[in-house]
Amino acid sequence: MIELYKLHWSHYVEKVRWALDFKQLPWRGIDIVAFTKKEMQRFNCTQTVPLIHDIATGVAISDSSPIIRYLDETYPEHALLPGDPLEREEAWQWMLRLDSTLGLHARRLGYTQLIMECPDTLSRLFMPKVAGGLFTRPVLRVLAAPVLGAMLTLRFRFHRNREDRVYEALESQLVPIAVQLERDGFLVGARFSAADITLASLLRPLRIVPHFADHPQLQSLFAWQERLFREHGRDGAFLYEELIKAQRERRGSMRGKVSWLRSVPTAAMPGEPAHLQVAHNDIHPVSRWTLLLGLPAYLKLRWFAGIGKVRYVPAAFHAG
Ligand SMILES: N[C@@H](CCC(=O)N[C@@H](CS)C(=O)NCC(=O)O)C(=O)O
Repeated sequence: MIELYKLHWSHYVEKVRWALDFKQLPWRGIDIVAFTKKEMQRFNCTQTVPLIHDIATGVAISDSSPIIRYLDETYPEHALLPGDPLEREEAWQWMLRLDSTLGLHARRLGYTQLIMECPDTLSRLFMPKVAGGLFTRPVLRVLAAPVLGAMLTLRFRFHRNREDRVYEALESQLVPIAVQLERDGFLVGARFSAADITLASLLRPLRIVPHFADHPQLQSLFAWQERLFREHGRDGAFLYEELIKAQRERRGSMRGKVSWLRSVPTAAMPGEPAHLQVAHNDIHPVSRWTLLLGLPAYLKLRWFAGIGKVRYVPAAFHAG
């Protein structure tokens, strides 16, 4: 039995959940409290989720790609990494690169979208059980939103999305990937691998970001993802996807026009690192005092992010 410490909506967690299911390993999920993570403090490894504890071997390990490599090496049946050494290294590099770029950028833009459109979703994600679910009630979840939103904004730097050119970096990364998948069907070689699980899972938050979900050059990529979700029995929509969709249907609009991208052609982005040993992360410490700075950043993001309203039209991949 494998214990999976998780935040159920995390795209890195979904990547590992998918790998466990694919390998048909027995596992049980343990939801952690994101603010304290006390459930996993007893393990001597980096305190991020996903984290697995393999009861059979006693091994505890965090970081989604090393977790998948551990699972494949310990339980070789239903392999997720290619057997050929060159393809194996290629898949491994894809995984580390996507963890360090797409995963981080998609997280920033997914939360940004929730803050702009339905910030009271945050307490339903982060505090479903705190004080018996008190903060998920209608008035309190509106009051909790700025506090959670300010904390997340500083922790993941949503207020710097524009300066850090997050939209541009993602666009220049994803368009060639979409072309490659149209041609080859898989990221590495001629069969499904952990690299495909990584891409399809880490792409998930972008399904609520209209700039990407409606991007003409990315439709084949989301169709590819949707097809994999269906073939592998993954959840069609996470809670935050359902909540933002309901809100958009009620309002008839969504925040979809990234004003600064309108007329300026996307300049070449700096090249990606050639060879990675480990995945990079971008979690920044937040104290009670920096929270005070987070509130103006949150309010600016919520109301003046430079991302205008457009009419709501469901993304095409939902129909396929
Ligand atoms: N590179 C890591 C990234 C994991 C990560 O950043 N997880 C986030 C949740 S999406 C986390 O643990 N956040 C805890 C925190 O912010 O304290 C992986 O692939 O597992």
